[in-house]
Amino acid sequence: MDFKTISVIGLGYIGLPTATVFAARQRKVIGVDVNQHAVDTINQGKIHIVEPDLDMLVHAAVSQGFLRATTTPEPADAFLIAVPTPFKEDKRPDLSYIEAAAEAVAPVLKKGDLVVLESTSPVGATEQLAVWLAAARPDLSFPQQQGEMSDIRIAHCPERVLPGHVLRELVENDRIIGGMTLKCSAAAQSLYELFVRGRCIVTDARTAEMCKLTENAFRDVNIAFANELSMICDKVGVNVWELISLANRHPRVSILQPGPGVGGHCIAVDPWFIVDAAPDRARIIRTAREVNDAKPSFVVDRIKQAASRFKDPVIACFGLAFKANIDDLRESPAVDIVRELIEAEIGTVFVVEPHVKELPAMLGGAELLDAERALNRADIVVLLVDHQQFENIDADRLQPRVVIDTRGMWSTKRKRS
Ligand code: SAJ
Repeated sequence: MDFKTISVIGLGYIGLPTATVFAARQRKVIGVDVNQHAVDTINQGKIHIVEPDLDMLVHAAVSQGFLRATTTPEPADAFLIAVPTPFKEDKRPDLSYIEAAAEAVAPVLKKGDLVVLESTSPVGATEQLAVWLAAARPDLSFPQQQGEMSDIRIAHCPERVLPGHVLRELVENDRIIGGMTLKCSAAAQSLYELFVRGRCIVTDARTAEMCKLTENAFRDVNIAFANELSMICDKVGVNVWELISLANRHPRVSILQPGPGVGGHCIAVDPWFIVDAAPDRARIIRTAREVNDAKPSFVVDRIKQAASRFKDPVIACFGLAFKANIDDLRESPAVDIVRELIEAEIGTVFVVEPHVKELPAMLGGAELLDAERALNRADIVVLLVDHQQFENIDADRLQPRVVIDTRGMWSTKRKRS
């Protein structure tokens, strides 16, 4: 299949890099987003998110005329939907962004078009997308109606890139392609082969959906194991970082690292889609979520214990992002911990976060300081994120203070994996 024009719906952390790599292959790309600010920024050749090297690529794609952004979908040969799939209050998947994308795209669909769902989705979401599209376009046929003969081809191809390494992983990682029919899969495969150097492996849509959820649930369970170990080690007086590095010397053991909790908008969310689909059966997956979600409170308790030794404790929290070397504060356990400390009113709270210029409004009770000034004034230093900038802080500067290192960065015995 020849894809002359490709449209990407949702220009966030996944959609914008994906649109850009297609544009770099000299395809005409129409990016669509409901956020006017994002659209304007991109059309000026700039970016509204932080991802290494993306600014250069977007600038080149826009100035060479291969990438353009708009708020209203236009006709194209392929549509990639990369919108958020959060969960609702009760942790059930919220497909409203996919539904809105289907409604927006349906009017411009034509016979022969391919629609790919990239958003991480519960099992059955691709079929649901097809139902929404078919309801909006009774004049066209869809795979659930006409099988291989359908006018429109529909597939799921979940994104798998790691924030901070998106451009490399987009190209290098294997892709799982789950078409609603074999023709759907073949069309999606030829689309992704335009830029993917890894393998594009074909399966059905439900398996592709479950595969993505499984990848993130696997990581969540492994991190929960590490977090549980860290709490056990705290009780029995063992350095968990040394313990894990020693255990990992076994050829078939590979434990991830404990931390202050699991953040971000993927690993802390996606396993709930599996739990929702089979609540009685997904016991380990649910427990892992609960263990990881409970870790911030454990850290807060440790800080409160330390603070009780001071009259007017000054607490310096290093890091706010949901993980190292990024600026993304979404679902960050560090933010939860700082907020709980402020609410508990146990002392003065300073935050050191080199990746932000100001604190989010909800952390109004804390003050953003540079590392030097925070260290000068702190009684208790809490490492919440292992940003590179914190690695070389002099042990002598930490020495007289109470140090709570949730990432093991300053723990001399930690061996980085
Ligand atoms: N974390 C730990 N210990 C570890 C590893 C991570 O506490 O050993 C924490 C991080 O600090 C962070 C959270 O887990 O708070 C998630 O970080 P991450 O680096 O594990 O993952 P994400 O959310 O940035 O990206 C994940 C990736 N999934 C997998 O590695 C299986 C990525 O490939 C996916 O594309 C992405 O989710 C997604 O969009 O689904």
